[in-house]
Amino acid sequence: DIKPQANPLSTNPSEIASNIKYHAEYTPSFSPYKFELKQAYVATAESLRDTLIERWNQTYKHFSKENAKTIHYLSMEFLQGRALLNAIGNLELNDAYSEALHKLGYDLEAVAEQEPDAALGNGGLGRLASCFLDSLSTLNYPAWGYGLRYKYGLFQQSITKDGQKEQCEKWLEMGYPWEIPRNDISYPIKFFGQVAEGQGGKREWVGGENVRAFAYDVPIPGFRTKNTISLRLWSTRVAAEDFDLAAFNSGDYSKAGEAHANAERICYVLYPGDATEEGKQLRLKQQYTLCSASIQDIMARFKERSKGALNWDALPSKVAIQMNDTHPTLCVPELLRILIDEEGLAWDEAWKITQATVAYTNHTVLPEALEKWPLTTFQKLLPRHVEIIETIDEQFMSFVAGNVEKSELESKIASMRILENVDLPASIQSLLPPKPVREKAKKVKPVTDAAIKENGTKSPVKEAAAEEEEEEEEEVVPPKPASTVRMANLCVIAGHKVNGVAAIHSQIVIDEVFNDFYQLWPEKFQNKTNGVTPRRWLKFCNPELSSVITKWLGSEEWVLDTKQLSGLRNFADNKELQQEWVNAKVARKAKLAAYIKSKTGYTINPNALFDIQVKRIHEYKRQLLNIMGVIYRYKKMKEMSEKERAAKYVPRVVMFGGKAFATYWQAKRIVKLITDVAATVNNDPEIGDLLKVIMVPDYNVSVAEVLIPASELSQHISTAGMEASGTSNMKFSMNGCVLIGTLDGANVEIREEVGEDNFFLFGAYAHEIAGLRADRAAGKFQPDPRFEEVKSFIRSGVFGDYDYNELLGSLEGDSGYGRGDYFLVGHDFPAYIECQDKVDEAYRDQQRWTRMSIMNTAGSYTFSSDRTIHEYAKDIWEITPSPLE
Ligand code: 26R
Repeated sequence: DIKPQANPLSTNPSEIASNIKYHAEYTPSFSPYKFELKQAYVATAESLRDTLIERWNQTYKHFSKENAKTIHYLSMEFLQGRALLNAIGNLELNDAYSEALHKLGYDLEAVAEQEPDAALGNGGLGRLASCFLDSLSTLNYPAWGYGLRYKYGLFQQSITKDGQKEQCEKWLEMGYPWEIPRNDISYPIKFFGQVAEGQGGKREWVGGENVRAFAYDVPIPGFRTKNTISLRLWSTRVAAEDFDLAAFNSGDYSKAGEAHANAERICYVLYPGDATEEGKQLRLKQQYTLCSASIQDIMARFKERSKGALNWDALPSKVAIQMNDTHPTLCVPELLRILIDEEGLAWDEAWKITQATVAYTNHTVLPEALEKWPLTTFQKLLPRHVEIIETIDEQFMSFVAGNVEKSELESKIASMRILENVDLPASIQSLLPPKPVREKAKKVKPVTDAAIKENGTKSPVKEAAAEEEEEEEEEVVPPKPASTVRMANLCVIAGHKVNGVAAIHSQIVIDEVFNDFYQLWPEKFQNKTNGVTPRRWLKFCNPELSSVITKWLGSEEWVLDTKQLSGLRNFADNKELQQEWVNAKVARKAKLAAYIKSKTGYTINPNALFDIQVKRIHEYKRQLLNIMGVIYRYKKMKEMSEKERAAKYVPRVVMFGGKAFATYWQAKRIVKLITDVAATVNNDPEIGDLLKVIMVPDYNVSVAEVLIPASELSQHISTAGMEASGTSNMKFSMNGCVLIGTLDGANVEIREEVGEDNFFLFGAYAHEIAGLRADRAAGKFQPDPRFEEVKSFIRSGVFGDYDYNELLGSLEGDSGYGRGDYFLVGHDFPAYIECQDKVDEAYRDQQRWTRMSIMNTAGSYTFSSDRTIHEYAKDIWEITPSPLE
């Protein structure tokens, strides 16, 4: 008997209920005789969208009027997760919506669970981008997010007895009520073709394949503000005028459909396989689509706001562009191309504007993740951009020539120039020392790991010398390595700022990854330690703990000013707070236990220590170290009497979550090992509740929201120096979870804030890693017998008959599979299991543990993305808040 009636901006429960009904009837996307949970979700989302659209319009009208400098955050990934409770929470309409849905016979939480995650990302970098949007909106900064609208996003993971299985993600299948299609906003995107010389030497990019990128806006509400910004996602298709009607009418449907298939493929999936030439081309097309559409959009807005007094020199005073890793690097040559070829600017002016506008964030030091594209692929797909990159490259090299010692010039150029394995242009060649000297230098074979391996005990230096003599007679010309475009080098050269994402990482960027660049431009390099939004990651996902915090701090101000969380330190020993703190944790643990039961069938003891490691499965993140520690624990338990077992170990549930890239075989073997160990341990009656192992399927943002609040111990155990920052470590700490970890990424800063006594530290330090690997290669490593014991135990077949040789072989220096234990699992193993014993000891003393937990939340105050965003705004973007009203 609730009447459907449009009440777009109401905050009154009855009117909200009417508005939800109105959407169910008059903006339906399902049959009229159904109003079940799914439909209730869509109608509820639509009713909230009304409010968001109103705020969105006001916000951008306001920004436009103020003509304030705006940040444009370009990212190939956004991991938004669910939007419903986030929007309701940000608008502070929780009670109103609960009541409204109750009137309609529904429960808000159950309705919210109908929403699929917007999984347009794969890990930390994507989730960081989403936290940044939340903070930008909340802090009233003028901002846009720009990304791609992947039809299938990241795959869905299921866990079977064979390990991970991938299925297609179908987040768009029911329609996505949060997006607003902007059918009037689209831009042409060109691929292939040729560059022709036009009038007055003008370069013209002609021919090729044309698609259009259409805009879809997702509103991003801020907390306790009317400001609502937009995440603009591009989707590609062929405009109707380009449909090949003639081919279609003559029955050649595949020819008529080809252009469509080509265009739509671009936005099918995130990170399509790039092993083939087609795959590489598709990835580059995706990156160019994001960059070209976004740059055209940004420039159109700038023009519009210039109101007839167009002055491109003013662009950097109105526009900041942040490149989230190297994936959006193409916005550099694209901005230059449009400024020069279409707007008629001279090179120097266009270059100055571009440099002052763009900045680059580095998110990884893994060499295999530093993007390089074959020059041939690039040349085919983006011929005009290659010309532009060649010019940047040449100008950069002449800059280097003026700024380094002549003797170093060749090596500095080789390490820093954008193009790799490409002959030097004559202008640069002429600056190098005379030829014969260089020819000789070239022939000394570099002493690589491979060379050492091939040559066995022989001296590689002598070998190289011997070969050189031979060469003198035979004149063997080695095959030329492929020419590539090094995207990170282009980013560092073109960006006015370069930042890492945690203090230790930014130092590694300066000292190692980009050290030559740092010597040229020390002032470019900065640190911006990551952060996470305290709204989604504490207030909304952990209402129980949030109430306790608010009660003890005397207000809810901490949600916008997390510094206040540090005030909890004053009460860390207070018995009353401790009791309330434990109650909040217990409530979340019960929810997680129910979730695990429903997803895996396993029953877990809610009084056990909940120990969690969730992140992408990667060798450097060392899930293998974790599961080998579990195996050691299990084996020792089996060797003990029941009494001994109970005296030494506290009951523990070890949970894993995370996806392995579909073709990363070693990572998939780790998942398989975890599921095998789980099947054995969890069904061992002798062990019972003392140890359980759970692989939580399909880890994503909304699964994280269930896991993190219930966590007591979480693992951040990467090989030191390899995890740029980590962000889940911040979320766990914020939720009163104690961390076990190495001195890596943001762990370093977290430990400083929460205190050494409240962090379980183990393992080699970053500065020791290179030496340890060298020792290892030189055969100087003595494995701990306990580590050997675990490997033999796995090989003995206790966990099934799967052949683990390839996985375990990676830990060896010499087997056929050996990578010499590159990630130093063997080296850190003894320290790790000893540290885990200390965890058991600490957990036994529940009062001590609760204190540690409180100290973690208190010490997490600095890891809010609000703090991070304020730093970017001040030190890189030079933007200021512009609130509505
Ligand atoms: C294109 C391909 C090679 C590729 C490489 C790497 C695609 C995506 C990535 C993801 C990387 C860049 C990533 O997610 N890095 C993570 O960024 C987080 C946010 O800064 C860090 O916290 C985390 O340590 C880092 O691994």
